[in-house]
Amino acid sequence: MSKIEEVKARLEAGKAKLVPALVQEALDEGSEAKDILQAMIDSMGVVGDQFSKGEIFVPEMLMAAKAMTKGVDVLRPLLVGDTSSSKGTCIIGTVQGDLHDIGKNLVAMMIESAGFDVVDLGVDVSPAKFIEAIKESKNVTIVGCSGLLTTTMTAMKETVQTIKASGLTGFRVIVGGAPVTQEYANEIGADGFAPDAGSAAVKAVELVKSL
Ligand code: B1M
Repeated sequence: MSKIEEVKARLEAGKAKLVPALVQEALDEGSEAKDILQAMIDSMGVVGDQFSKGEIFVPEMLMAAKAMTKGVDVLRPLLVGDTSSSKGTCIIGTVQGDLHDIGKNLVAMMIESAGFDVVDLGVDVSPAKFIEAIKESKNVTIVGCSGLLTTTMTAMKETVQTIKASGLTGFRVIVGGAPVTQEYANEIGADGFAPDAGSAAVKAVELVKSL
């Protein structure tokens, strides 16, 4: 079994204490950080499928999530580049009612590495909390809303519409997350959509140019 395959197997088994060392070993053997990250993202898909089939339950999903977070911590310095030139502040959070944060954290990391200062509001973020953060932060140019549940897509809609109706200006709003599509982003009035963390950073840079 290759080191990356070992990372995947241990992540899927929720071995949070073993995954960081295996990620480091994979790097030491010459694997690219982006390939290890993609392997871990694929593993979370496997975990999701096992959950859908009733083969595992919420505690196992949570352990896998912890293992992924620990693994990403090892990769973080390699994935985040030079962050010295600021393109403004990005406020990001997972919308109200939703506790999924791995994808949001990856998006935050890639947006930071694209040159933004990031204010991460965490998970279960109400529309009011987004507004408060936009008002309190300096030079906000991007607001990012993440959502993983079909049941919280309405919260995403409410968040975007509350931000748009607030009269606050000078920034663009990006949405994303597994159930979100470009069509949905258009429907709820978001300025941009991105399917993954890398393209979220590209989209953020593109949208800031249009300000
Ligand atoms: Co949950 N969960 N979960 N879960 N969970 C999913 C999302 C699910 C698809 C699993 C399944 O049934 N197959 C399903 C949702 C079904 C649906 O609504 N369509 C589900 C469910 C049902 C639930 C609960 C309701 C289960 C229950 O309690 N019965 C519950 C809800 C809790 C809540 O939020 N209120 C729940 C709980 C949890 C845990 C807490 C145990 C844990 C999350 C821990 C954590 O995040 N810290 C968890 C996990 C781990 C998952 C799966 C297995 C993995 C999610 C993940 O991290 N993926 C997930 C199955 C799956 O995704 N296949 C599942 C890896 C991550 C890198 O991808 O988050 O998609 P993702 O992010 C991507 C893109 O989406 C995009 O870029 C990221 C990187 O490329 N992206 C953006 C994300 N945000 C973006 C923002 C952007 C742009 C792009 O711009 C701002």
